[in-house]
Amino acid sequence: MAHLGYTTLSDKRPHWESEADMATKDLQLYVKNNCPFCAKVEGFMSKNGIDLPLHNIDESEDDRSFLVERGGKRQVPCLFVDGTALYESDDIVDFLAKEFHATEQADGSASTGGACRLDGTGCSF
Ligand SMILES: N[C@@H](CCC(=O)N[C@@H](CS)C(=O)NCC(=O)O)C(=O)O
Repeated sequence: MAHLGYTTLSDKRPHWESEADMATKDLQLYVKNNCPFCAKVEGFMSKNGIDLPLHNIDESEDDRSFLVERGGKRQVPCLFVDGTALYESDDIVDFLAKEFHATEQADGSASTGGACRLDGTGCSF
C-alpha cells in the first residue's frame, strides 16, 4: 500500500487517493500552542474529519528548525505539501477543502490577514 503521508483515522479520503499521479502526496501540518490561526485550521480539519500529522514547534526543536530551514520563515500554521511550504491559514484551509472535498466552513475568529507574534506580544486580526 502506498504511503500517503497522513493518518487515515477519519472517513474522509482525499479525492486524489485513487489517482495514481497524486497518490503519494505528503501532508504535514506545523502548528504551535495558543495560535488562533492554527486553531482555525485544526478546527476546520476537525469539523471535516481530516486527520493529518501535526508538528508542534513549541514541543520540538527539530520541528522548529525544520520549519525555518525548509519553509523559510518561522510562521505557523504551515502545511508542507510534498515538502513545499504553504503558509497562511486561509490558503491552507482552501487547499484542504479542495483536496478533501470538505464542505464544513472554518470558524472565522482568526480571519484573513491577521497576525500573531511568536514572542507572545499579541495578535491582531
Ligand atoms: N496571516 C497568517 C498569520 C499567522 C500568524 O500570525 N501566526 C503566528 C502565530 S499565531 C506566527 O507564526 N507569528 C510569527 C512570529 O511571531 O514570528 C495566517 O493566517 O496564517
